[in-house]
Amino acid sequence: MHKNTRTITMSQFEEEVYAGLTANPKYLSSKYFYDAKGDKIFQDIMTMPEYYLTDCEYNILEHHKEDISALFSEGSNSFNLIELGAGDGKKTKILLKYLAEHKLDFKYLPIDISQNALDQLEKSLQNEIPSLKTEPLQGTYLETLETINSIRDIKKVILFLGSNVGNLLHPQAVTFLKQVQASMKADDIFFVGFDQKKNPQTILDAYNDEAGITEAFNKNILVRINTELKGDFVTDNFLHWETYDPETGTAKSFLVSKKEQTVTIKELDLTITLKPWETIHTEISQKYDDEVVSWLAKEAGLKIVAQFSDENKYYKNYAFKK
Ligand code: AVJ
Repeated sequence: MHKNTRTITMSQFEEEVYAGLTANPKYLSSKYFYDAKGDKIFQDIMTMPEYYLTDCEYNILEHHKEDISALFSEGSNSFNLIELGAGDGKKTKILLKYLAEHKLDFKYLPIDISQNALDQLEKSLQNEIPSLKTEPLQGTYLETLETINSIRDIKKVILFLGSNVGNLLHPQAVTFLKQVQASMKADDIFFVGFDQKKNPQTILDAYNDEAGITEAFNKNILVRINTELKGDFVTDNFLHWETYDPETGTAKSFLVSKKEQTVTIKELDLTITLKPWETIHTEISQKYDDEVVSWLAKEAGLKIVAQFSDENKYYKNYAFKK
């Protein structure tokens, strides 16, 4: 409690780590996976054979880029292409190249929580698509909605790829979709990737790879607490554990304490004790089907105007209008 005497200087990261590690059950937010090291590990995840999501979406965009571009430029040849959670932009570049080659008049506004990811993206875009006009913005999705709201003059196409929406529980997803909806005008397009329900084993494998890359990604949040907040987590004392409920479509990641242990986080004036097999919940990766996406859209006041899928129906991109 004496923490409150220092609250004025607590960052959002500190606040959330403190709240999550003193809660029961314990949790940490997956949005904090993404520091420079986490970005690098996530890039490795995207190239793993088990992590089918990236390949599926890449193939969808490659295969349907003509139709997708036509959809984006429908009604008006000039627009702002805003990407929420742009990351390394590997998939988006397919569309960016196509749009640039076809001389469409657009500006690309990548938004990401990671300044490091944005810097790398900007550099690579300057090399690969020199004619592209780019304006990166650092922040969380919610923070940057303000910025999106201020772009009212010109048609907006908002990209939200990678099934990033899956990190949100349905009520949070509805809130988020509503906020984007509120920023849209009649012709604006919201283009979103939703990973689909499929064989539960395929999903478990994607989040629990043999090589332990996902484990390192999950544990990176502890490493980050150690370095940024002077913590003393011993990552070997935790198991990476993945569950998938095929009924709800929710995949969950946990860090499970292998034994009774005490962890001190100096910057938070905090010492916690974990019981043997106590959990820290770190991430959800929601899987969807058409019914759930239609329901989310309806709740948020959006309508589905197009959808694109890979041939296995592992993954879908939906285009929404308000
Ligand atoms: C970037 C949120 C879409 O949930 O699939 C990958 C992150 N976590 N492996 C996902 C992630 C573990 C990923 N998203």
